[in-house]
Amino acid sequence: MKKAFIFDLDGVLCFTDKYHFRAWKALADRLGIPFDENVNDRLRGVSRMASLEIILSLGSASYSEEEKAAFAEEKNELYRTFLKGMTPSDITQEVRSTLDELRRRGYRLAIGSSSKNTPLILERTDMAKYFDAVSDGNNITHSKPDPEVFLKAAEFLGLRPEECYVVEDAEAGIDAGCAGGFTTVGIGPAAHYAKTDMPIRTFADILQL
Ligand code: B16
Ligand code: MG
Repeated sequence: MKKAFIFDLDGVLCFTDKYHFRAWKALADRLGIPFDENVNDRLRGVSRMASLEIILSLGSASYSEEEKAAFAEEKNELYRTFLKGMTPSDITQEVRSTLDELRRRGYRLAIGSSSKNTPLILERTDMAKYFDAVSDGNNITHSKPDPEVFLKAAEFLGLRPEECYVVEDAEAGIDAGCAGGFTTVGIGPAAHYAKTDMPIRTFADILQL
């Protein structure tokens, strides 16, 4: 019997991938590195520094650790200016009513996101009120596909992984959920991934699990 849902943020509850794309593209253009939507798709659920390494691997130059840290900071500053323009209307009514209904049914809800910007996104979209616990890029040392972010979320809830669903859009996130012993629910690209336990088509399908 499941007691909780742990939700990935970007690609599940909200869609900030367009902002990641614009911010990474600005950096890639400046460095003369080719960057398009296909590369952006490879960055889903992947940490900021791992994303930067993927992008730099498409160019020919090599950079020092200090330069890489400065590039990541440059991208993040631009990304955060986009996030500051988010409002509660960036969260669909379907997501809000589904979260309300899960709470009404007595489930505990948590966030399990790789993003260090999770607090800003939750604040701008007025979503913090739905969640009993938040595990994000600020409290982990290993990013997805490592299960740490979800194991921490379960720990914050005081539950075992077998008692929690993990809802994800990225293959790296499904791998993380499987590695941690969670039952995985896949939406978007993850709905077509072989390792996903329960594919769903639309967010409200969670209510039929
Ligand atoms: P930040 P999620 C992930 O969020 C994004 O999918 C991924 O594209 C991003 O690189 C990562 O967060 C880190 O984000 O730079 O804000 O710390 O899907 O795990 O909610
Ligand atoms: Mg995601």
